[in-house]
Amino acid sequence: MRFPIGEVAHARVVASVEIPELPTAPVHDPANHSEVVGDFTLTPPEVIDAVVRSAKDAGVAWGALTYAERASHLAAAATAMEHEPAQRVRAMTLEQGKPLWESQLDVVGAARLLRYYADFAQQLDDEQYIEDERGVTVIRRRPIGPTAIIVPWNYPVYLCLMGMAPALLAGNPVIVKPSELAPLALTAVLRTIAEALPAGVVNVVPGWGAETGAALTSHPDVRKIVFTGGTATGRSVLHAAADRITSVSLELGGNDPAIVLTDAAMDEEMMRELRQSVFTCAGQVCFNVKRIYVARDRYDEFVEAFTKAASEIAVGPGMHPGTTMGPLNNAQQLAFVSSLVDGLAGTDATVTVVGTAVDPDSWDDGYFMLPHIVTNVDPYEALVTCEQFGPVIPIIPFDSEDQVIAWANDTEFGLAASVWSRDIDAALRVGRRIEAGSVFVNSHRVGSSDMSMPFGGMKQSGLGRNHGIWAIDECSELQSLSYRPNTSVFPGPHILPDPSVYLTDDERRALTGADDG
Ligand code: TXE
Repeated sequence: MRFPIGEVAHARVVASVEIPELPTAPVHDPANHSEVVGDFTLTPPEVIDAVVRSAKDAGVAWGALTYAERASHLAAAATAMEHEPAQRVRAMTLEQGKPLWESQLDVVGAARLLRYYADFAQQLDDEQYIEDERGVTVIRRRPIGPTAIIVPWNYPVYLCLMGMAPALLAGNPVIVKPSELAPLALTAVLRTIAEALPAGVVNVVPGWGAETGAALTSHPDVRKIVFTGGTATGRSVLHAAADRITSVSLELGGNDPAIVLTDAAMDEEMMRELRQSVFTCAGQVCFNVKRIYVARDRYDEFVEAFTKAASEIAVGPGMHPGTTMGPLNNAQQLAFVSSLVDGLAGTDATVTVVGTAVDPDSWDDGYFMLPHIVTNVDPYEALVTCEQFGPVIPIIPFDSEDQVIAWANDTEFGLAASVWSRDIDAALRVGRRIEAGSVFVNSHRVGSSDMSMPFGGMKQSGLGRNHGIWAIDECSELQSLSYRPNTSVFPGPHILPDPSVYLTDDERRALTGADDG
């Protein structure tokens, strides 16, 4: 299905420099991979260079504004973004695969995020002061400089704005590299934002990650990289940043455990919530639940109730009104998740395939997969220990809190986790012992981490924190500017301080062996 409006179907460079005619590559519909739904420009290194330099120039005036002044620009951009989002929501579903309601969550949630940061400026002081008998020190956040925002394909608009909105409020110009797998809706949204802000402050350079992304991360004028994506790519971004000591924030993958304690509600509401936690975006969210551990005495009951809830899922094209879960986004992801299921053959694991196919005749053309529930699986099977990023969920019984906490923490990931219980003491006791940046009790879904809460991963799930003031600090440099009314506030001669100011005579003699005589 092609777009009726050409603008949304093209991800072109957005910048205030003159752009030559550039080659393009197609974007395919994951529900029908022979269908081209748009295209994106392949931005070459020389254009990236020109865009970054122009962003740097635009950043001088942008960075000199107060928080309140920048906030009023962001508020105007949020208003522009909220206007008629339907085309972008459609674009998102056609390129990403997820159902329309989920694309709406992505696009509309991102506008709320921009509005949140526009309002957040009221909580920020442009300067703080420390005063003592020696004088005054002014503490100020300075912009860090041109900021590269590298975006994945699962929640492109929200994840971009999560890094970009605080970067802008902090006074930085941004250069966004959308994913080649979902660049259309994001570029359309960013064009709207760019037009609402001073020229050159928001820029977009579409292209392949390994080329365009790498040209951006190694550019000498890029002072900050905000990367969201896989751990392997995050590692190469860190390597690129090391050459120039560029500041990096990483939001990488996760293998989030859900721990269901013996007194969990296990009612329909909880099952609906957990179903959402597992199968949102066909399992392709960094902090989806990726493994479920259940107290052994409630295991059978849980498996039955969860299987029933998952059976209600209808898998099909995101544009179909009956679809509740779309296809996977790309062939590689489908092949990887399928290989994990194939790897269970010959083990004791039981794989139960549930849900229904919407329009099954079209399945051969898309990256569709029904929900898979895996029981009786070894706790160290690959499906359990890696980030599957798909609609296949292992459910494992546990016998004690110590055992389940050990399993939950025995991973290089540490993004989020959840505990399901009606006993708040037990839930908090377990939650406090889990090595994850966010722990939720009785929820674990997109939206569980509010914009006012710090969000980010421990261990190989990332570096730095998003949301609230923490994200502002990630893209600011703290500067202290000390004013002394006169030099006499420092004790002793200026060049060679009198040692007696710092040491007693005995101490000095002990250190130097000097004899006062
Ligand atoms: O993402 P990549 P991939 C996880 C998930 C998935 C795995 C790989 O497990 O299976 O990552 O996904 C750009 N320099 N997540 O390979 O490669 C690329 O163009 C600079 C978790 O599709 O990490 C895209 O814009 N940039 C995740 C972005 O990096 C480079 C969401 C992310 O792509 C680059 C998605 C390079 N050398 C996948 N190479 C989450 N945290 O939500 C690629 N890119």
